[in-house]
Amino acid sequence: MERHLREVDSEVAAIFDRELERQQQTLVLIPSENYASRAVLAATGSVMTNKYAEGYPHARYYHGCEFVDEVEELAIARAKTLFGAEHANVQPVAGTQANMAVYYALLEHGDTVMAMALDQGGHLTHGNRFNFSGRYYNFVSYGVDRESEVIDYDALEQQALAVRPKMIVAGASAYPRSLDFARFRAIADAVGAHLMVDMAHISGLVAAGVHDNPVPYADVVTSTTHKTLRGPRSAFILCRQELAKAIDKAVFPGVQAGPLMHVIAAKAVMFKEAMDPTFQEYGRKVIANAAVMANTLLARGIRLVSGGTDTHLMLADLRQLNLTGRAGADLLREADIVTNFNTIPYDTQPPTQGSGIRPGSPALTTRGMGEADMVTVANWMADILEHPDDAARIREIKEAVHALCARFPLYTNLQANAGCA
Ligand code: DSN
Repeated sequence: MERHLREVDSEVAAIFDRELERQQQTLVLIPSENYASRAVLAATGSVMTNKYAEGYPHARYYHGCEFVDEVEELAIARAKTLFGAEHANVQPVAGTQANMAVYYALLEHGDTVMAMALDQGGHLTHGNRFNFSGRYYNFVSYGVDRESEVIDYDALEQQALAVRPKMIVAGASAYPRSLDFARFRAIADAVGAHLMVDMAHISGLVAAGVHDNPVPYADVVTSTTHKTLRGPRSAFILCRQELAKAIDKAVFPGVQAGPLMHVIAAKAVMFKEAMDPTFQEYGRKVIANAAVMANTLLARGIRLVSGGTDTHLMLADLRQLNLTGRAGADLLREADIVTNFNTIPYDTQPPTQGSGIRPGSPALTTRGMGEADMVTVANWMADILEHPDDAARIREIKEAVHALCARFPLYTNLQANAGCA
């Protein structure tokens, strides 16, 4: 494959090489990014890409589906076992489609839904006005307490009693604390609402047993597959058996047509990898590494939203350093430390600037870095953010970043598009 790509399209092959080099030479702190295994890359670049398979296993609208049926059944069975779910749909192509399918299955146009506000840690599909969710449903946002910066479940309950939503969405993209699914369930029950958990960020932690599993509490759980779960870029839905038909119908033919069978195959591989005891070890290290990174930043005087983290990510407030989140992320990028800017709760900056950055530990942990490395990296970050005009120090750190990256090589001897050779 590798040879064929180079022969047919040397331009694309060269871009792949530069991207692999970029991944190798940079420290990825974006908490929603990770490195898929060679096995996942191989499945994603496989012959399964050639097959149309609208429908579900043994009920397709195309012939010749016997082997894609096998792989989809394997992915479904593994997803159910891994998370203890009654039903799994592994066809959503991405998190947005997974959430869209759940809304399509369980809501009517205009129904009221409660979800976390985007600028407090939620996601676009949780009712943002520029997203389909905010346009087709009546989303009412909840946020975090202004002082503690964590979810105030009593206030959430009072709000739910006043709003009477048909669905409550739990889950976030930028919330550093663990979620109390039992409390969410109790609140949903008190108002007769469905509980949907979007566990996209934490599904790898759940699979590793280092975060509570939402499956016993939620009616429906959605997730992406490429964040802490470390699979291909995609998604899946878990639900109770009684909702299985409605969810399946909503995914196909509701919001999707032909499923991506090569990505479903890669999800099967990912679920298998996540069942391995080494994945639990990875999950424990992700949490430990994030805690060390957070404590080091705090020790350097950088304020963290809610005072720290229970998960794989943290939100650093850069206002005291007189930096916007974007300016901070730009500075770190000069030293090949790749992170993303983010709003913090009650931010006065627009989302295009943000007052914070959102560092996390999953990608560095997958590379094999440990707690001592987290101390080093966090101190480099603090050095840069505290002295934005010290170009010499930024250059020095960039060299040190490259040396650290060289100690933890990615895909050794693997060209960017290999894994399918
Ligand atoms: N865009 C993702 C993230 O970075 O958190 C959420 O979908």
